[in-house]
Amino acid sequence: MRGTKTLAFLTAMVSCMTCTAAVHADEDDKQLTASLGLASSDLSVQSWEKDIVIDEGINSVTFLPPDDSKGETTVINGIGMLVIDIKDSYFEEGAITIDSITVDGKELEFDESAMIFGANTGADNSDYRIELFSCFGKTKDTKPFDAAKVTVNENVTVTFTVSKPSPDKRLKAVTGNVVEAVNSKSPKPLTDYKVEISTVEIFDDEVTSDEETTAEETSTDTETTEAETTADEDSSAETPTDEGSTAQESTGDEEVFEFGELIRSVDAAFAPACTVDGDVFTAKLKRGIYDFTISKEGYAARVIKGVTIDTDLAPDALRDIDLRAYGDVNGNGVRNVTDISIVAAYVKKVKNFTDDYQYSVADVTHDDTVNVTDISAIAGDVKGIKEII
Ligand SMILES: [Ca+2]
Ligand SMILES: [Ca+2]
Repeated sequence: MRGTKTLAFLTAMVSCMTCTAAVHADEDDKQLTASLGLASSDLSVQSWEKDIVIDEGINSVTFLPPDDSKGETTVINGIGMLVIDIKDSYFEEGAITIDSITVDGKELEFDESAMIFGANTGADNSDYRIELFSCFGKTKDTKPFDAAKVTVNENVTVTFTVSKPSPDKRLKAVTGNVVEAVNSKSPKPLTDYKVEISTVEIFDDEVTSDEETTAEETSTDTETTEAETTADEDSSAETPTDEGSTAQESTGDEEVFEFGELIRSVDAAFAPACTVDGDVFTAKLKRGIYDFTISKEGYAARVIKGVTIDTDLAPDALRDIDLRAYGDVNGNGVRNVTDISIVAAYVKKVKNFTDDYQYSVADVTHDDTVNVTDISAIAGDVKGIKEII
């Protein structure tokens, strides 16, 4: 039994070391490769090409529609997808620029700012997607070009410039934005707010420092077993009481050496940095799960829990975050009788709030309860007697 465990441990050790070495070589001398995806609007015609080598500097890649049964190129009437997925990479914002797109040799006009750099590929990988257009992605709404009207007879060539990938590809620049009066005819961007980010979990796919942890655990275990000599490993093998602790160590080892799978942990020392520019905030985050708290004086703070940060660098959960001034319970940008009646209905137990956030907005006296005092405070503000602070 013990022999089997030791062998398993050693095998794991060896494979781990091999993998670690491979990772380092990969990072030092990384060759970038990409997949190219082109599909028609109705997705009936698709071509996916893999392992296209990408270099730093200017690249030109050609998307070819597939041949039909007669060996002729299939005509694409309207583009549904045009994407470049750079394998296992991460680039800072602005590190990739699209220089030109030509369709059958003719230049296509496009709005680069409407393209999505670092889009969600829909797969659990570390690929970096340049979404020139995707009917499944955000470009469906932002429209970098009128994709439905593009006909491809021969090919699409995209020329783009690549700067070096970010050295710490695990730290990603994630963006979000805040709005107010979402339930009015004209929602408006909200500025001068604060963002606090707390870490729930970090996804780590590297095995660095884990060996050290194992060593620490081992020494702690041997100390607690109070073995007589420093040659603890051999003596523990012979002592029946120590078998238990050995088994525990093995379990620990198995967890540690699951290379290639995501290791979920909490990195208490990691303090995410966040900057606010106008209505947009940008946070530097590792892959993981985070809670975001958005606050502004006079507004009820909103907590967005459990946002997964992975391949999508502008997750939907952080888009158009709706912040409401205290008392504006229905979020239309004004405090009026409608807000009073919503709060009154809640206090009279006639109708519940739609969500927890409405409760926070209704608690204008900030005492963690919503009652008649809040109703009269909102009424006082609406009547112009006393403004809510
Ligand atoms: Ca209102
Ligand atoms: Ca209250």
